[in-house]
Amino acid sequence: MSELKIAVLGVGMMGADHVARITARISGARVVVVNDYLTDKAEAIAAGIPGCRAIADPLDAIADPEVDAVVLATPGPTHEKQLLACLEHGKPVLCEKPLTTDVESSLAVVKAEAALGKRLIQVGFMRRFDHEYVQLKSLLDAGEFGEPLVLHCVHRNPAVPPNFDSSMIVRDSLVHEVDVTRFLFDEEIVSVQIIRPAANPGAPQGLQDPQIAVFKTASGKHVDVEVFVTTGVAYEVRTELVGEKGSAFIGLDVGLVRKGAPGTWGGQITPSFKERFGQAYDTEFQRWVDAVKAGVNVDGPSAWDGYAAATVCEAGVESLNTGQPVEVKLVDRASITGA
Ligand code: ISE
Repeated sequence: MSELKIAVLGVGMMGADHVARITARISGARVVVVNDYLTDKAEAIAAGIPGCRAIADPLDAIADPEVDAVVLATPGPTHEKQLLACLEHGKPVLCEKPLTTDVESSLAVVKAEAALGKRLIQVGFMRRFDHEYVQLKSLLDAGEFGEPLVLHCVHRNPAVPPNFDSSMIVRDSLVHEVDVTRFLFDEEIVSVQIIRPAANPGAPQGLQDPQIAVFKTASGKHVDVEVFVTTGVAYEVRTELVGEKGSAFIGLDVGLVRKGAPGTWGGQITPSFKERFGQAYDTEFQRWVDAVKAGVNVDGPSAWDGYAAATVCEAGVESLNTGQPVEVKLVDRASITGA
């Protein structure tokens, strides 16, 4: 295969960014089909890319014979149907999180893929490809910190869209720390509690922001996360790992530090996740394209990772309402995937 021919479904903020990424920065792949429920938007994007067509129906886009692989950046509620169509057509798919929006449909997708006996789904938990997270993970795996004990995380957004409600802070934002915890510690989260501090007076009426999440992992490790999505400042994601033999910090935004106007010094913080995790998205896509072209199993986050994250988030939303720790109940993995 000379070039992987990709259909990108959903060309909102993230999908459009992925189209630009594949077109300008990813080698060995090009976008041949775009789809969006806003057909004008899809057509405008297709018109700017040589050899690219807009297809109005997402399932037709997946089935199109020219399409080798699919990127899903469509709204979460549409994912189950689209993922099942990708499996049916045997097409590798890189699916932006969430895998699906509820536990039952996520599990159905995991089972459908397992029945094929072949990995076709990768979930877009991009932080696993960020240089700093990768470095932290390799130090951890090399035993540099001894036994890891605690993870402190901060996840701040300057603002969120008007439709963002308190449960989306769990499902859409905190979900990244759910995946980071499972990635770094290689174990499942067994309970989650969401604490509701006094809400930001500047947040939209009724939005519980910030939230403090506490996870407990299977071996008893502690993780706490401050998620605060209406800071009005910039995009900040920090993680501190504390272990038996020391600790490490990532996400300090230490780029260029400038000394300027009388008595001041400082740098810049990225405005959003597109810039903060730009390198991670690029690496994620290049690795996925290379694996699909080589016909080897993709090694990024799997459908199981998507299902596990959905299950933790469901427990998180329950805890958001009750304030109590909620147990996370995963099905037995070996019974489905043989893993
Ligand atoms: C958004 O959907 C993301 O995935 C970002 O990474 C996250 O920081 C943000 O809070 C979400 O809304």
